[in-house]
Amino acid sequence: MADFLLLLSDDRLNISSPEKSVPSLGLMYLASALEDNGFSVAIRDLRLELEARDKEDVLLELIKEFSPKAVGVSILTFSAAQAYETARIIRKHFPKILLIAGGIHPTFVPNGCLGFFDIVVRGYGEKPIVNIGEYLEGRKKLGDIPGISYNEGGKCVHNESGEMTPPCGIPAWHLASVEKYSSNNRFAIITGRGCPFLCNYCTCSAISNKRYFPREMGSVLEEIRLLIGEYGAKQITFLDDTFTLDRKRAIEVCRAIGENGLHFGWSCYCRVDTVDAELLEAMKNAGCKAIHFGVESGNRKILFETRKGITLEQAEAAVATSKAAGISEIICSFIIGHAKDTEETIVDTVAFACRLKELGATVITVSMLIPYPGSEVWDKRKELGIKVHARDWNFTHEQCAISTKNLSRENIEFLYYNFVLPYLNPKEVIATAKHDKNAG
Ligand code: B12
Ligand code: SF4
Repeated sequence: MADFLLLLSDDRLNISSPEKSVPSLGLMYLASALEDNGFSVAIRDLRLELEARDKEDVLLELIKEFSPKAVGVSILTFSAAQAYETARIIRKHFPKILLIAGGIHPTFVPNGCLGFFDIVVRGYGEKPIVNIGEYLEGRKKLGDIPGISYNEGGKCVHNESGEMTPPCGIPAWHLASVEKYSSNNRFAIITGRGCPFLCNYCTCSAISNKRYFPREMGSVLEEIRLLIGEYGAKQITFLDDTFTLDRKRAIEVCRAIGENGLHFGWSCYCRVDTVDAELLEAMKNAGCKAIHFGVESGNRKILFETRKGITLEQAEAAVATSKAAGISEIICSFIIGHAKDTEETIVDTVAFACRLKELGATVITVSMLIPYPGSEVWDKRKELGIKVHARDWNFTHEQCAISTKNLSRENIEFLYYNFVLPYLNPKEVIATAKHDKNAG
């Protein structure tokens, strides 16, 4: 039995397959808040549960096992169509169960989700989910819960946004079925949530309302100790949007790892304008093995248009300095299909990626732009001349979902598969081809 069953949605190709992935920190944080307030919770990752099994059978079994009062589903844009299907199946068999949607997609597409769910939680969910538990016990009214949207009399009601500050506690790792993922020995942790930047393709700052919330150092260290001691973690990804956003704090984290004798390899995401030789050396000494930089375009004008606020020179310096510091994996990511990209600017991107490889980048990743709800390119898509072709969010990152003023959908996809990937990453082309075949 559980008051709440929290599900991580499956997606069309299960591209976030568990062997490459980690348990959902979002759901573990929600579970921790619920448990602290006396509610019982179970977490299931539908990507794991559905492997070669009928979705309806799996959902019926889960509901029978836990008899939850409420089912919450965590949804990204890529998994929205599958999450709607989950809600439809549960509703058909168990109309009395309260269906709750949360995560990045529902936050920015609440009305769409309310076609399938009773309640949408917008933004960080720890406080609203506890309030929803109180509502289920008759202690609270939906109208009094900040940060939610819900159906009432055939209309979508959007309550005011709630206080955004996330709690500082430790996510409920004991509910995550860690053993199911542990073959890859990969764990993830957040030392600070949110991002104040305004990159036009990204939704991270929109969900945190452009704020950054560092976690207490003691809590970060306690979680690392738990992951190493209890689960044998050898590799941890710091999922902070920009680990090095606050330089002083990043150095403190590195120092604390060393002083507390915590031995593990870790990776993190950084902006190229937030690293320098001293910081990178501290990171390397504390066990940093891999660093991801978003570079986004190799063309100055296009890079400027993304509002990322970085320069090509900063990208070169960040890669060269990371190499000099001895970081073993330096991953640089780019996007093609920006609103003003042309064939020529995409050639610039490929040429610049090659330059970064010469300077020490070990992996280059390139994706085709997707205007995610909550991002500026989504809000301003008409003004920017971007057309979104995918319907009902039923698409994968392997297909181009847009056309721009300069490039058709076919153009972008052709350039991606026949020029960009073969030039930069031949292995990835082979992997993608295999994936397509498997998907039938
Ligand atoms: C870890 C991560 C992953 C992991 C796991 C994702 C997961 N589902 O947990 C992996 C590696 C699998 C992954 C894959 C992808 N990811 Co990713 N990922 C992240 C990352 C870096 C951190 C997520 C996280 O743990 N956040 C911290 C937790 C605490 O926050 P949270 O998950 O949002 O949860 C809170 C609230 O949203 C809410 N909430 C969440 N779920 C629910 C459910 C309920 C019921 C309720 C009430 C509340 C609630 O409450 C939580 C606690 O406050 C984010 C960036 C970010 N800042 O969020 C990108 C991000 C989520 N990913 C993104 C993308 C694009 C992808 C990929 C498409 C990349 C790719 N090209 O393959 C795939 C698609 C995966 C899929 N199935 O859809 C985008 C999503 C945009 C969108 N609108 O969907 C993000 C936002 C990055 C970005 N630049 O914009 N990703
Ligand atoms: S791309 Fe990085 S720096 Fe830009 S808004 Fe997103 S998380 Fe912040």
